[in-house]
Amino acid sequence: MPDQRPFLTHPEDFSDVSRGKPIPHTLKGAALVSARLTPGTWRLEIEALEGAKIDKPRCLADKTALDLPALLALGEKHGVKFLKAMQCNNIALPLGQGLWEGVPLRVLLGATGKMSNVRRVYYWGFHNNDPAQMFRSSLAINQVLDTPPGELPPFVAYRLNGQPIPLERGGPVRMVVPWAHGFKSIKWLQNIVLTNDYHTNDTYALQNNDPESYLKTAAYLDDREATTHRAGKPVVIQGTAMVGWPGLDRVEYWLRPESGTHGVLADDDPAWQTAVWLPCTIEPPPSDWGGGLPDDVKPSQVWGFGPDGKPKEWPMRFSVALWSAKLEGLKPGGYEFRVRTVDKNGFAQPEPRPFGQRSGLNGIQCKQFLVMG
Ligand SMILES: Nc1nc2c(c(=O)[nH]1)N[C@H]1C(S)=C(S)[C@@H](COP(=O)(O)O)O[C@H]1N2
Ligand SMILES: [Mo]
Repeated sequence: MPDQRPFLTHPEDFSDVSRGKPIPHTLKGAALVSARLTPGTWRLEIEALEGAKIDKPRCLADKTALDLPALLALGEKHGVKFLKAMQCNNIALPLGQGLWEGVPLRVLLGATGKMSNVRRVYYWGFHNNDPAQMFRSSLAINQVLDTPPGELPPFVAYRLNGQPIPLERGGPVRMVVPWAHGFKSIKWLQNIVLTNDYHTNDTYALQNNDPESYLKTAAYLDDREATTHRAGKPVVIQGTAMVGWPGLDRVEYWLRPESGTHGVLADDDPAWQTAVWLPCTIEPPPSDWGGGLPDDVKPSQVWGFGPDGKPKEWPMRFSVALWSAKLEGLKPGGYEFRVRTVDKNGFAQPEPRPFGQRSGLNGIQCKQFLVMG
């Protein structure tokens, strides 16, 4: 049996990707209060600049900035719940998977009256205007206001796994952009600016990343270290698959004798053409979601689940799928194990966006192991 793996990551166990000097989540006491990063001091400003207009901006100066009770009250009525694996486009393995709750950004903008001449939404979190601290992101206005049926819009989140979002994960309030790599999901959110400017202002774009990169479907190994096994006993290899916007049809593996190149195989190596890919097993949905979701959350309230409490598709988009492969009857010797996803459009990893890092790492991973006689 593969090891039991938790469906949700404990907020403290996420891998952290945070800029800043000091990093906002290291602030304490008075510094935290003056940064407005406590539940009582947190405020969100919503303004229009560069030719865009809104009737009722929400500003600190005239005390109209949104506070946490007002956000939570909007959540009572318009709240959404969403399972998302946070993933950085520059780090293969997803950082952690959470149940995020919040209010669609569209709803917050609705509370600022009539808007005109808006083309983009810029937003950022706490920073002190020191360039080393700055981390900004943006969305086209249509991505905020229109949502394809069955999809979720970007939302302003205040809860993770049923609890207030801890400071380490960007609390009290964080943006969550369902389809996007992590850099769109701004932590310590405090400023939203509607603009007529059509350019992205994403800090990540300045660092040579695709500023619109959305989550890719790709499989990852839990452990890439070489291991040793005894002949006669099955070898179980497991890992996760990120389910990006194109969905996940299946996960498959290719096992071959070790070729003496330490698991390195050039993209144009002819061996890829004759590779035999066999199916991996994908773990089914937890039968009762006990231990999966927080106590007071019913699956039917979560995006992607039907009224019957069952996921509409499995594995779910924007979550990770857990896969395993049980290899039996292996003769003594060295082996190379590779794994890939095939998405719902029939593209096998690393297609259809094989160029990696700048738009999301998704290279095919290899694990080597030895079977001893
Ligand atoms: N304010 C702010 N938000 C941020 C970042 C940051 O440095 N500052 N990093 C982003 C990036 S690049 C990623 S991948 C995710 C990481 O989220 P996590 O630290 O909760 O895992 O947060 C995003 N939001
Ligand atoms: Mo990132």
